[in-house]
Amino acid sequence: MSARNPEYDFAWCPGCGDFGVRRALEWALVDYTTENETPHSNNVIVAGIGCSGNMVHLLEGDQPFGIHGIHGRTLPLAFGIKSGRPELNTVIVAGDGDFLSIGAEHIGPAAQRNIDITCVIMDNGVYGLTKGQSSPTSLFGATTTSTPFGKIETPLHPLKSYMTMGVSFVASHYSSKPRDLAKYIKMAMDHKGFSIVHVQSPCTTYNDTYDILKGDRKKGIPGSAWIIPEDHDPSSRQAADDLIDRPGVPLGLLYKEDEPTLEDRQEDVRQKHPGKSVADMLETYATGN
Ligand SMILES: Cc1ncc(C[n+]2csc(CCOP(=O)(O)OP(=O)(O)O)c2C)c(N)n1
Ligand code: SF4
Ligand SMILES: [Mg+2]
Repeated sequence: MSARNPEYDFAWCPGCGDFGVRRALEWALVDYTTENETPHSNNVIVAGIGCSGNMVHLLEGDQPFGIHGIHGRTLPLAFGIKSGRPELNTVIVAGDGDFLSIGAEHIGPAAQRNIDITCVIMDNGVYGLTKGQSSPTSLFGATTTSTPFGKIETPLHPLKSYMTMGVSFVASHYSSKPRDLAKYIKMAMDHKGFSIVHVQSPCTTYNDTYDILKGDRKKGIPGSAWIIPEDHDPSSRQAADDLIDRPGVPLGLLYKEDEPTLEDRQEDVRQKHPGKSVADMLETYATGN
């Protein structure tokens, strides 16, 4: 439910981190369209299935196009959209379950092709929509509805995985600072290539990590989120890896590499191997008599 879409029968729980991500995405879309002087309809939101994916129905303000597809397949859908309409600003919104569990196999190929799309991933360490099962990022030992005696798998480290797979833009943030988050989402939209903004977005119902992220002095909790130092060089893979190895949640741009996008590579092949004209093709069928 939203002011623009009051009939959509879904509402995030009070305090859900996805509210902050929504606000940040709305700001980033406005900045992007204003700066590029493009209509809002030049933006396409491709949503996964999950509380996070419901974002596509809940955005306020001028509306982008949106598609709410099937669980785990945001990347193939976005790839299709971008291949057919390369001029569209194509943005995925998905959860840790959708993107990193069932959808994980698509990340590597998208990175190797350097498809020019942006992914905003809302990581709450749980499957929220289906009532609190463990996800790839749930902590070892976490008690969830699917792991009543504690999770026995080692958690995935999304940022390390993105770097290993060759994603050309990797930022990390959390939902509690939407103004800052909007800046990185906009940067990711501007990046020519495959970009991921990985957002810690707490689930107040099944995995409330606000205290852990932000800290609570009264409870003696230090807070695990830390701002990436200003002198960090995001063009250095080694520097990004070093930051990712530090404990806690980095806030900011970790890595950005400018390399040819899939479209550039395809154009290069077209230039080197121009297709035959219709007349040439017909000529090959001529019998010569
Ligand atoms: C193919 C398929 N498998 C499983 C489901 C059930 N399902 C719907 S949402 C979801 C997980 C959602 O978790 P996440 O992507 O982290 O989103 P969140 O709700 O936490 O934002 C699952 C397993 C489905 N809809 N389709
Ligand atoms: S279940 Fe969790 S992720 Fe889903 S809306 Fe509620 S707080 Fe948000
Ligand atoms: Mg989730």
